[in-house]
Amino acid sequence: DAPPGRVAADVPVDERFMTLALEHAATGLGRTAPNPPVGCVIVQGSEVVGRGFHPKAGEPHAEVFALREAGEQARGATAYVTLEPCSHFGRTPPCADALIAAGITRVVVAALDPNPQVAGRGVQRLRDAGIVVDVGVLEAQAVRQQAGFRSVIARGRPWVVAKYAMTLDGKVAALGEGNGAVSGEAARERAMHWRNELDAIAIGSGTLSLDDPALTVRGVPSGRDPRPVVFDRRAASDPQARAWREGAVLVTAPDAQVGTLEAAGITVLRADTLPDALRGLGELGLSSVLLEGGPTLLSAFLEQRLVDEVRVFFAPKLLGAGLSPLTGPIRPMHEAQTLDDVTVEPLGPDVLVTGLLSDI
Ligand code: AOF
Ligand code: ZN
Repeated sequence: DAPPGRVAADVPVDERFMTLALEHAATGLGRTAPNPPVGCVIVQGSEVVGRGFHPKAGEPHAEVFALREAGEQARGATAYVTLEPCSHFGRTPPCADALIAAGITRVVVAALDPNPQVAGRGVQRLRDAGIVVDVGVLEAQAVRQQAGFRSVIARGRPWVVAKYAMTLDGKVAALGEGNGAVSGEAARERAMHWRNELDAIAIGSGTLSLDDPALTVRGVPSGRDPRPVVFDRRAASDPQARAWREGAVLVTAPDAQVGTLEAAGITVLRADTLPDALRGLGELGLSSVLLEGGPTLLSAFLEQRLVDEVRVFFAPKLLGAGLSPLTGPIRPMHEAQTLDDVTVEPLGPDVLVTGLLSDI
């Protein structure tokens, strides 16, 4: 990844600065929910004089930090913002007003804010004040970066990313004893970045008892751990498992006997169905979920069309007998769920394939 401040010289000017704004916004990924990650860059002439990102709900918005850095140099400058500047009093005052007061004369916006309290009013307010506003620069990237926020607003549930690593013969684990890692170091490092960038990490009770995964972020500078979410209908999981750390969520049946786990300060979410469970996670302020296994949970999500994005590592290994990533029913090829916007990337000896199952 190019560090903030470095972009290719041949991209048109607006895209170049919006790329920077998106990079700043990315610093907030995994930290801003239920708010979106947003970045802002202020440009005077061709010089960047201010930059900012939204660090956390309740703290100032991206524009405020960028305006603070720019100071007097904001007068007559252009602001690049990855989301339409807000027009409402929420936890913080309207950014549109702050941009107007600072003397900004042009605002370039990547994507409009779907929040019904804003939804075009931010742009209108800026235009009413005589500011030139251009909307839609790198919109697709911005929308993708804000997928969690947009998903909760549009569907009342978090954006769900399914992740696994499998051998070339389609096995995610060996059977019986001796279960080492499937993928290599570079793949694991990438997966750690995803954990850092998504709000929650979900597993099923089977994975909890088989692997007792830590579900933490290792080796990412300034990384923070996602909230663990364990799907366990019967609430029968080992209360000593590593997933039950501060902030953990138990998703269980309405009539399950929770006992010890509840006493341990874990958030208990009672839901009859997976869509209800996801709505509940959204209400807890979680905008995105990384689904890390195992086959039973992943299959249930897929069957109910609740997976929005898939990220799979293929490791150049052949295992023979082993565990499949999915346990779904046998069906004809024309019923396969097919990914859109597919990317393929070599990572050390492994290959990462990603794609979307939902529109954003
Ligand atoms: C912006 N810039 O950096 C962000 C925006 O409660 P508040 O005041 O934090 O407002 C939250 C809403 O503001 C959020 O739902 C979204 O509509 C917008 N987020 N807007 O101009 C920012 N994070
Ligand atoms: Zn704002």
